[in-house]
Amino acid sequence: MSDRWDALLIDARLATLAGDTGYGLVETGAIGWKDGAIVFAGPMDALPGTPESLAERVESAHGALVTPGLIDCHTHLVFAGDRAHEFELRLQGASYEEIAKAGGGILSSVRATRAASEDALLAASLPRARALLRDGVTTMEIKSGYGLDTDTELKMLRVARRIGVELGVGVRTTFLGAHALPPEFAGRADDYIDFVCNGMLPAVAAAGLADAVDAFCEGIGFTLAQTKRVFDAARAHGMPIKLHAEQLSLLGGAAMAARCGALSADHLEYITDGCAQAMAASGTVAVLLPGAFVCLRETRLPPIDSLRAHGVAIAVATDCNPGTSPLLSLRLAMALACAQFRLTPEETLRGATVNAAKALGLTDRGRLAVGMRADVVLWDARDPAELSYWVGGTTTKQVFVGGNSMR
Ligand code: DI6
Ligand code: FE
Repeated sequence: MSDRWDALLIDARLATLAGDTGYGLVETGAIGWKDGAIVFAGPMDALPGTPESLAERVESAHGALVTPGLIDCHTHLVFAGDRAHEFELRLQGASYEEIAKAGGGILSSVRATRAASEDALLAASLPRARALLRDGVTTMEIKSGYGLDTDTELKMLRVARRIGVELGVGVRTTFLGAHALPPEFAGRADDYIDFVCNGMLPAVAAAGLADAVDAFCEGIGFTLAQTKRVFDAARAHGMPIKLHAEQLSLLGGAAMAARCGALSADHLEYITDGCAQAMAASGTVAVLLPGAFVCLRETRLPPIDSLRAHGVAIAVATDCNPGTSPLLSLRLAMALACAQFRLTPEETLRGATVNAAKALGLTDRGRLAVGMRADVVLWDARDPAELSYWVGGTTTKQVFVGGNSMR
């Protein structure tokens, strides 16, 4: 067995994201890995030998940009069917809330997802995961929440895990039982929350199928008190929590999530300065979802200046879902975050790497540094700002996950 590195990429323009600010740019850099982990990331002239003496495989990036693999920290990409018809209805003037109240919305995806076999659900979902991967995503979070019964929630979570195995990408699963009220509990939201906490959550925890627990705290979702019960149950099982909060109204979800030590609070269009302060105090990441903002034609912007002023870590994700954000590119989410929310390209790249890792409770990825997983993307670009600048198109040249090339 050779003790040489498995691979070494030279003449690369590294955006390491290694420090607390800036891209952590290394001009004329090199990055090497062995057994799936980064063993060198720095200037070429600091390499401890000639490239050929150091690694089994040496490739030149010819001056192109190399970044950590992107991390999509909020998706609902496992579902059956689609909601293109509702999209047309919304364009004719129906609101998302009206469609939801009429039994469409999330519940129409629930019907299709319950009816699909596990293999059919996998086949429907894999192309969406592949689209993310093609555009540089090496770790994706996937939520349940279109089952709302034990069997279908477990089926969704198994499918999410199978996607990770099938594609060789990182997948983190989140149990979102408290996503919507299923028809069999109509008018009995508190009973459903009992079932989430005492029926489904213990089954999900026992099966070891979820890495975190989320809820939809909203006028058309669950109340603050119901959300708190889900959090208490999650914490009793030792599971980290996240929250859909303040997308359409101010209920106090983000601040409550922060007080409960949540990894992230997501959406946040309606949070106040006090909420941002609470999130800063607890290290809760603000996950911004410009896809949903654009597709719902929202006008109220999340308070970016307040998040910045309090030093809240900001992440950006696709929210890939069949209703409010049928978005299949994290880079497009980054471009939208700049165009709509006025984030800087540096903030969006941090938001899709280090801060996204933080939103998932992951410390082994999101930066190019020794000891990190060798999740590495070689781009058809030179300037890191290009990742948020080009709108659409696929600009990856090579994607490595745990050191393995995805082509
Ligand atoms: N995430 C969600 O869970 C809901 N909105 C969002 O941003 C709705 C998902 C759906 O309509 O299917
Ligand atoms: Fe969502």
